[in-house]
Amino acid sequence: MTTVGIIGINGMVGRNVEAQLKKVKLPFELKTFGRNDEIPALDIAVLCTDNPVSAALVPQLKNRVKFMVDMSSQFRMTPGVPLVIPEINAHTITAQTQLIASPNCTTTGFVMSLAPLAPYYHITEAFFCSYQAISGGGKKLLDDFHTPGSLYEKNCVPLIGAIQENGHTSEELKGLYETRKIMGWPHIKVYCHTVRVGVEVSHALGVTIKAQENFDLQQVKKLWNEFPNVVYSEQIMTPKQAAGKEETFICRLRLDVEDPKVIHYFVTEDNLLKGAAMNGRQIVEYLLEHFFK
Ligand code: 2RA
Repeated sequence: MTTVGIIGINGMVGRNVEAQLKKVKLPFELKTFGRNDEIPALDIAVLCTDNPVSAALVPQLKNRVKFMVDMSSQFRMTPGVPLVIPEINAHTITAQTQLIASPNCTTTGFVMSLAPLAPYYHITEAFFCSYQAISGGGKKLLDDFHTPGSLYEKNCVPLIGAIQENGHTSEELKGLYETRKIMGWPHIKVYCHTVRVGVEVSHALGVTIKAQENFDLQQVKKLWNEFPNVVYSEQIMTPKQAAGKEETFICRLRLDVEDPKVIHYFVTEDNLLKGAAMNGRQIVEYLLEHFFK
């Protein structure tokens, strides 16, 4: 029987991944481990650990685990490590792949809106401003949010991750570099501004994209609705409505006032599901389906 282990079962991501893996219909045996437990040989290990722990574990597990799925950001930009959203680029996983990274939750919502358009539009530039949920910052930030006088109470805070030497935050740079890697578009320009808002679950983004072609709004909506786990809604969709759902929701599509090669829209997705645990589950499902049948 194929064995799948979750490492880091006591954290928020670990518990959410466990709940997701219990929904998988394919046969496998699920094992769970704390981050300091001794890990036996496994077919698939899902690392629900922070960057330093993942950095230490991956080299240790290489000879004992066939496929490792890392939920942290430690290896996302490492050359040769596929950064996978199964609906978009599962084909980047091969039988020789040892480590697969699951992307940033905000980048995920963004690229889920770009990928359906790729067959018809050559997107050259994109801008987003994010409205990110507190749960994206983990249990520590949720506890802070629930403490009276929290900075996040009835507020929006334009700082997620650490400010880098160039003035951008690590979260904003993930929006640029992870998008290029997932989409396989090394030259796309992505301008990001990331903001934390006092919402517990579901990230949202206001997006503007520019293509080489004129946009046809009806075709764009059709492409979104035909893509797995993407829904275009004529009604307003808010983070509250996206919470607990598997789909990435898009609304408010409109053509730019002056440039028909530019569109604007709003995206929201459950950051704990498609932005994390559900994407991890989908990668495991892909591995079970393609390499263990
Ligand atoms: C956040 N995107 O929301 C991050 C989570 N990894 O803080």
